[in-house]
Amino acid sequence: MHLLSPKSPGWLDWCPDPSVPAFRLPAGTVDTHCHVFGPQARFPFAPERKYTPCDGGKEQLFALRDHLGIARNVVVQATCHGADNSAMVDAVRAAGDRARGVATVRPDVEEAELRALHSAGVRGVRFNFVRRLVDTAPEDDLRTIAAKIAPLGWHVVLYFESADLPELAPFFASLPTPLVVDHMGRPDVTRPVDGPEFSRFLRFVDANDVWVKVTCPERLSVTGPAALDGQRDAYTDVVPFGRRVVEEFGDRVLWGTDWPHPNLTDHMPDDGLLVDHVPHIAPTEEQQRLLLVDNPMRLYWPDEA
Ligand code: 0GY
Repeated sequence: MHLLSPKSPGWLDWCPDPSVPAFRLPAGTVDTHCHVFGPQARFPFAPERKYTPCDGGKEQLFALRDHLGIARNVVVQATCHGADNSAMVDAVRAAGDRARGVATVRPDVEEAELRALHSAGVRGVRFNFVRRLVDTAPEDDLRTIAAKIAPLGWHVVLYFESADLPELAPFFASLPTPLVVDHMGRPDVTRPVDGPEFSRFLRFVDANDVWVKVTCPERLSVTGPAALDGQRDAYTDVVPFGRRVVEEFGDRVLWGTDWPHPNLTDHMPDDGLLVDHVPHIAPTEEQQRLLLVDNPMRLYWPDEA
């Protein structure tokens, strides 16, 4: 574990020695949520960004992939790079067929640019509604983008706070593409898993055939990385939420590391421990195969699925 004081200069340094997970990821596992940051000297951060991370480039990402036994990555454009997708595209291209990308684009994006992104491996765009990260684009702009990407067979990745779901849900439901939600819609895990908030999220997922990333226990947890005590079952308060989603929507759940873990100020997660979270939320081999291999392959590499 790497405990860092909030906002200390190294708070986003790549963890140099993630532990070896006790859980062995199945062959073909896809990390569907990770980012690259820079390196800044080659890929400057966007002027409109709301945070400035340290570099977290593709070489580090690929090293982590290999260390954890991950086969493929989906690199999601991070807000600190705005709509300049070059660092993400560079990483996806460098990985060959072992990576796909999710981009951020503006409503005036040209069809030729979308086609170029597609041939680089991009298969979706991200719409971000988290106010500490972005000034969210107007709905009309997002509708324009969705209409432009739909013919490519892409999906929209949605990042929002759970409190905002009631207001946003009708807009989400009206989008013409498949939908993927980040981090289980960011539930407040101090509330009951059977309570009205999470039930509302589950109903939204059910009604709209949404794909759900059961990611970021380290971001959602209040109890935190208890593995400091030598255990490997950290972030236990998030387990009931992940497990519920896996049980109800086993063929539409996705997993990922969220490396390099932007904006975590209380601790830098041990990615080995995040792998060990998987069997707690997906206890059976079949659930694990769907979550880690079959589902992401169907969404991102349908020709091989
Ligand atoms: C995440 C979470 C965060 C940041 C970003 O694009 C981003 O900057 O996604 C966050 O701060 O919650 O999914 O990586």
